[in-house]
Amino acid sequence: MMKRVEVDGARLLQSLADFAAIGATPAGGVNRQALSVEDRAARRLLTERALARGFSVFQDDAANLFIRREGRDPGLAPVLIGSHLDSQPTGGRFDGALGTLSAFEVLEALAEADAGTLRAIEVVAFTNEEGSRYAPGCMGSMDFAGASAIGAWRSVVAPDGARLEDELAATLAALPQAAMRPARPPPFAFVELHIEQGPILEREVVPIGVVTGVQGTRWLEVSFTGEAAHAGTTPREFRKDALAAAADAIAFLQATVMPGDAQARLTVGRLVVEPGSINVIPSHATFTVDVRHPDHQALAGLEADVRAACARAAETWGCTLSIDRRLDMAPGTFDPAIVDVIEKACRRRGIASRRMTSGAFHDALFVSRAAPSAMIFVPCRNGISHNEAEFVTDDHVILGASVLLDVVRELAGR
Ligand code: HGY
Ligand code: MN
Ligand code: MN
Ligand code: MN
Repeated sequence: MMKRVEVDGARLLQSLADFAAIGATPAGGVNRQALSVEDRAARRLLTERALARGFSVFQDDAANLFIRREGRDPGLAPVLIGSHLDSQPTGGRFDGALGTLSAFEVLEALAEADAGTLRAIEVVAFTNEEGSRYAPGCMGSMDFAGASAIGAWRSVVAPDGARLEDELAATLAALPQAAMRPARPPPFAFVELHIEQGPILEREVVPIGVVTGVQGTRWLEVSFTGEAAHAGTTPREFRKDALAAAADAIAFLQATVMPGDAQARLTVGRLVVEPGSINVIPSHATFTVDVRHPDHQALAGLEADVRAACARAAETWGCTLSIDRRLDMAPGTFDPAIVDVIEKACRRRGIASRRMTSGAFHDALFVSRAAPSAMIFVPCRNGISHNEAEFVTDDHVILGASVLLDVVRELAGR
């Protein structure tokens, strides 16, 4: 009779609390941005806990962190589980951490029950999933999946002035006890547990989302260049007002894109204006655009809409325009066989689940290019995420980790 293995809910909840304390913000969220001092502290804590358990710890040159528990047959490709530990500047305590720490709890539960698996299991914390400090997001999983080496972004500079190359080196150096990960064949499968970051599961009172795919995302950086001039002496026809151009473009896009297509998503998240003086006509206005759509053609259409609206606004305000595409993630679908394993695990536990696509991008989107992958979602309160108020009930945390454990044991072989 197979020994029943269960996650230790109290230990997992404590682990989430321990990591939420790293980069904790006064409003109850976390600021643990990619490759920061806080990110390094979280990686160190996870590494110490892994080594104390006798697991082996590796890093690759993108500073993706791997924790490995051997299986009976070392020649077989491992099952990979995990997510990310980096957060938004005003992020929540569950985005990324839930998947990474639940994956570690799966290893601890198996070790404690002395339950072996045929295949090794590796837990991964991918580098820079969020992309907020260093665009684009998913740098670690893109590197892992061979989509784009992290070196391509070595000279990107964060808003705080730190170069990616320097912060990456500091992060790698912060874990001397982690060996460099030897080159390995792709994993047998990858499963990522994550919060939904949207309202569907909570609204439908369904505890588990079985994620079948991820919509596409593009990030653009738009810069208008006009001419600084005196606020009091310059009539309209002489003005080259970069902020007025930006405002026109943003107002037009917000009034047309999402009202025109219920599946489209458009977000202007950051706007920087120079010189920023009350009585100087702005010479520069730079803003970010995040557009998303489940359909690849439609996503390209959204980018074209943004470019056309900005060109018109530049014309109206006599400004020059530059648009830089910072991220291009095509929509992706996950492996039906892995989706089935997740659904079966829910049924066996008598847990309701529903299939869905993800509005947020995830590391699994890139890993799915290298290995059969799928995701497990749990609800978050009011669908809120990328916000310090992000919240998941203890029951849903434990349920998500329990389903992950069952799925891993099924895939890794008992
Ligand atoms: O932006 C995203 O979709 C991810 O949550 N970083
Ligand atoms: Mn995430
Ligand atoms: Mn996120
Ligand atoms: Mn993710």
